[in-house]
Amino acid sequence: MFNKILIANRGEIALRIIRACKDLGIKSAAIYSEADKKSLHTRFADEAYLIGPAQSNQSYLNKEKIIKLAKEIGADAIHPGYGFFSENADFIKEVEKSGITFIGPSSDSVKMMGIKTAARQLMKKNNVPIVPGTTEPITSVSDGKKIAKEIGYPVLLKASAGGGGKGMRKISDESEFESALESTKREALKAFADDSIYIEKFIKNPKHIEVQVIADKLGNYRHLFERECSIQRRHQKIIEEAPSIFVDELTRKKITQAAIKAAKACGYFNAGTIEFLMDKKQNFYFLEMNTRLQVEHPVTEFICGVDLVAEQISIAAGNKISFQQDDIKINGFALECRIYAEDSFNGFLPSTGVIEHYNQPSGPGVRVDSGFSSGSEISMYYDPMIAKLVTWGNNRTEALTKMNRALSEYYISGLTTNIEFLKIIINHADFIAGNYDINFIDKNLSNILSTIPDNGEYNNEEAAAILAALIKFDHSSNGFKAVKRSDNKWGELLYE
Ligand code: MV4
Repeated sequence: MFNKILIANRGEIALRIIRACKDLGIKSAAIYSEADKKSLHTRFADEAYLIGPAQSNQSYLNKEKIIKLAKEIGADAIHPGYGFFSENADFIKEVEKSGITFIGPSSDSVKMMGIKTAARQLMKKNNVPIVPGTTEPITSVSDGKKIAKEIGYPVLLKASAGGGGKGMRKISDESEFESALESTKREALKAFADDSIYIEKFIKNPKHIEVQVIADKLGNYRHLFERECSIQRRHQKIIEEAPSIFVDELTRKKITQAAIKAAKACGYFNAGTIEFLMDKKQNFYFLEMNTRLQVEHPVTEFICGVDLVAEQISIAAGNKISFQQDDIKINGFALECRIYAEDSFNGFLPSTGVIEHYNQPSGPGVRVDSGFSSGSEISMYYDPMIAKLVTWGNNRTEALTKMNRALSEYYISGLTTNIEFLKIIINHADFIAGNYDINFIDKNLSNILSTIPDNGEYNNEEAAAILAALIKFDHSSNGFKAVKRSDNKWGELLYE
């Protein structure tokens, strides 16, 4: 096993990795930027090193400085978390060369899965169903038009070097083809320095279902069932679930086996995720592979009873996966709500600043992965996610009940969060009924934003009356309460 792991990340995922290190008896070394002096990962690691100013390029993305530091402090492995260097083949190559172990896949499999046409070719060859379309970049306008006609409109143009929704354009009719291809090429060249474009059939109103896999360096592969990730806005996931209520047992067998085939096809090791689109008939199509630990891994941990980060670390050290496939059964149901620092009811504007009060939910079936607490700063330099709230129940209804309870316990002040927005979604009739796909938020945005949350809290007048009554009594303790103001925004009322 490793002696010391450097965690090349921040926030909740850095803390998650620190916790796994402590559970395994491995020393943890954090890096932090000037903006993260009061973050929990900085405080909780065994060692913490100031790496540079807030700007990611000068801190969390400073390759030379991070690898040099890892050597100086005697770290024998680097865990990248998600984002930052997690899927950067050049970084992985440099770490590999330095003699330090990268806790993740080989740079070759990251590179392969980053080229979407190459990934599609590989999947096709290995009988993993792909979205109908090309597995080579198109070579000319006429070539593209011919293919699009064969596939049938609408089609999607996608950048070979893209992914995660970047470099994508829908075409409904041949008349739009030429100009759409030109602009997609231009954007792809600018964003990825590669203007190769391929074509896929446009799948209407699909669900986004992904399968968690894990593989060791000895050639053992396991899956940990699927996650349902359709509740998103602008490719930013908001709510994830495991398992998916849309997937029946037969489809589950097929999609998990397809995911194993996908991982084997690229000689993968580490934790990884195979993303699929699924239509109403439960036909599923390979979309892309994420060669990293994902944000939403806790829902899988809840239903499978596996510590994915501990497993990742153990595998990176050369050990065999600690469980057999048959050991993994779906136990109950888990839900994750991402807590973002944003004003959901005001154009989803990011909300930055120092967290004044922070009280997080707890109790049976509740897990909070947070990187911050009272006094932490949420800056404009990084992702706006403050925490992940995860609940577990015997079934979806129980997990939802617990999520409602947990969201109502949450208290964050000093900045605006999406907590009220999340409450509305999880109580939306169509969400509860399982009547949703990737377009749920866009489709329901106006009715979501006009829903006045009824969570038993008081409006200004009621709160004032209650406070007045309380003050008449001998009320000496300090406290605060979230109140609904007459302008329908949520405010904080302090009383002494
Ligand atoms: C698609 C699609 C429909 N048809 N491909 C968006 C992110 C990137 N990973 C692929 N994406 C999509 N590809 C075909 N052929 C719809 C999307 C899509 C989407 C997929 C998953 C989750 C959320 C999404 C939101 C918008 C579009």
